Amino acid sequence: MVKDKILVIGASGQIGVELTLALRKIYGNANVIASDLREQNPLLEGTGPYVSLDVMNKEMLHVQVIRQNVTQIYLLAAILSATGEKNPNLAWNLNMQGLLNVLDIAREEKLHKVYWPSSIAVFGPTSPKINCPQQTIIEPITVYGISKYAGEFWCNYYHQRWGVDIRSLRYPGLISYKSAPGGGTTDYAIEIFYEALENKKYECFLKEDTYLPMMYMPDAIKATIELMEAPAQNISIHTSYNISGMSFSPKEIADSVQHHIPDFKISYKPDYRQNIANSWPQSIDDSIARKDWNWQQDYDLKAMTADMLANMK
Ligand code: NAD
Ligand code: AKB
Repeated sequence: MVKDKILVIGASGQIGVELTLALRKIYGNANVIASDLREQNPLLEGTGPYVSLDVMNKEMLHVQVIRQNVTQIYLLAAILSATGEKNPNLAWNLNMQGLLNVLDIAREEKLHKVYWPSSIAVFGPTSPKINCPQQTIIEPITVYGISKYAGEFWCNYYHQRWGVDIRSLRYPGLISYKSAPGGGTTDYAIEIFYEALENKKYECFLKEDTYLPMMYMPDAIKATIELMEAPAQNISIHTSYNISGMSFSPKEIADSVQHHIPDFKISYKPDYRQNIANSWPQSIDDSIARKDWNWQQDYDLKAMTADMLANMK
């Protein structure tokens, strides 16, 4: 069996740090190369190789892939929903060109597998709000959502036309404490923990009854690895799989935090991100992921809150 050598692009980000560490446990530290535009995250230091790399520089990326004998790429570099609305051109360029660079190299170098995440942001105001299905009306209103939806079809195209084994999940908002989030609409569900512990109060940028699909990072890492390890014949979705963990509103997560920190107070001051959140579904139907590769989450709101606070303290 050929030993896999993995390149993680965007390894210093919110998902990248935890995914790199998890992959290093499975494949061995030396076989998982972390890369990013930024300095490597302190949590990665001393755990394995790191290269400074810009995914927009296709030539340098190609050289790294050949030089390091890379067989799998996890592409995590992107601009998320809230930051994307501030600079739509930059978001479109990075989110699309970065993906196309990786897909081309994967085709040319016959990489074994590629992982690229999509998002619930592909859905728009005309998609069903409750238990939003895999296939439905999809009319995203953010540049981030448009780039993710286009990206899904590029993945499908490279699979159909050139047989590239590229796998993808439509992550919900991800909640974690190890590495800071990178500018999303769901980031309030992380900020609330920091503010509750430090100041016992939090001003939320979404309204109290804004329900959104969310997931705790350990579940996201588990889902990613399970999807990548599933036999190719089990994979029926070559765009991106719906995947679900939990759904809650700012009021519900505040109640959950108050259970541990009784004098915590939340107030609400919605900003431009409310419009983005309003356009997304409140919950997701992920029955195809459950059927194809036995997806099952471990954390609900109560378990996630307890684990976040225990670790952050
Ligand atoms: P992040 O912003 O925390 O991390 C992205 C990383 O990419 C950063 O470390 C950044 O320095 C790096 N990067 C940016 N431009 C680069 C470039 N040109 N070359 C190399 N690296 C570059 O993002 P994240 O939250 O870890 O998200 C990772 C992926 O998961 C993205 O595709 C995102 O759309 C997707 N996703 C995230 C969430 C979430 O809640 N975090 C939800 C859905 C989908
Ligand atoms: C964001 O809010 O932009 C991300 C996402 C759901 O893709 N967390």
